Order: sequence, then C-alpha cells, then structure tokens
Amino acid sequence: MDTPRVIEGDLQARDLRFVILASRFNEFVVEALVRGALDTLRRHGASDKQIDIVRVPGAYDMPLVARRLALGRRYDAIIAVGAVIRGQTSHYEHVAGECAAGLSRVSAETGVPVAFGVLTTENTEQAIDRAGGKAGNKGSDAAASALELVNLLRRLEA
Ligand code: INI
Repeated sequence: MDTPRVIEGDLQARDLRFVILASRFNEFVVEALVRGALDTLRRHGASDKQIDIVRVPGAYDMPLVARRLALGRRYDAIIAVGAVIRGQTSHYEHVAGECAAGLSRVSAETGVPVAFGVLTTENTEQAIDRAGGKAGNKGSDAAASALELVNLLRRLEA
C-alpha cells in the first residue's frame, strides 16, 4: 500500500543565514526573546557568523525594516521578536495588528520566511511568562519555526 509522501523541513542551520529583528520597546522582555532565539539557532548548529541582530524602536516599525532585509537577499530567514503589552498602551490593537499584518505581508511578498516571535499580551506578567518563564520562550519557538521553514522551502525547490 502506498502512503502519501511527507515533505517537511528539518531544523539544521548548516550554511544558512539568519537575522533576528528585535524591537527596543519593552526591552527587558525582548532581550529574553533574543536570547531564546540565539540559543535555539546555536543548538541547531548555527555559528555566530551566520546570525545578525537588527534593532528597531518598536513592533510597529518592524515591517518596514523586515522588507528591506528581505529584499537585500542576504538572509534565509528573519526572526522577529518584540513585545506589545496591552496594559501599557491604548493603541495596542494598531501596534500589534500592523506589526503582525505587515510582517506576514513581507514574508508572502518576498518569499523570505519571517517567523513571528512578537508577544501580544494583556500585561507584563504574561509577557515574562512567554519570554523564558513558565510558558516557554517565544523567541526560541520563532527561531525553530524559521529553521523549519527555510529547510522546507529548500526541499520544495529541490
Ligand atoms: N511598541 C512595542 O513594540 N510595544 C508596545 O507595547 C508599544 N506601545 O506600548 O505603544 C510600542 N509602541 C511603539 C511603536 O511600536 C513604534 O515604535 C512607534 O509608534 C514609532 O513608529
């Protein structure tokens, strides 16, 4: 009996190049996401030569810079990490919504994976939980997704 062919990406960093796009807003939380992303890339074989970190002021500013990075064709994937915390801002929906929509548009339009490690939470406690606390580290998760997506795209192209 035939079984369907399964095509998926592995998590090997091999000769790939990554950029971690990190916002400075809520820096304390975001730096923990950056550490999580770096840790995951290194654990899967990336050397620091394969990784750049680019910082922007806030999550809203990410799509502009992500587009520039993607069009530069220097990186195989972009790992976006940031934190939008509702308790601190009345324009939460705009910042979080534009960031998410903008990043997914960049990814779809350029073909460069943009992994979404931007926290959108009700309060600081929830953000800390997701940045290396009891709910894991979303920066680490985003880096793993970036690895998988790049390797999947390579397999689909082969
Ligand atoms: N940026 C964030 O990354 N997180 C936030 O919680 C936030 N708040 O609270 O407003 C935030 N605002 C700044 C925004 O991302 C831009 O940097 C700013 O509007 C300039 O374009």
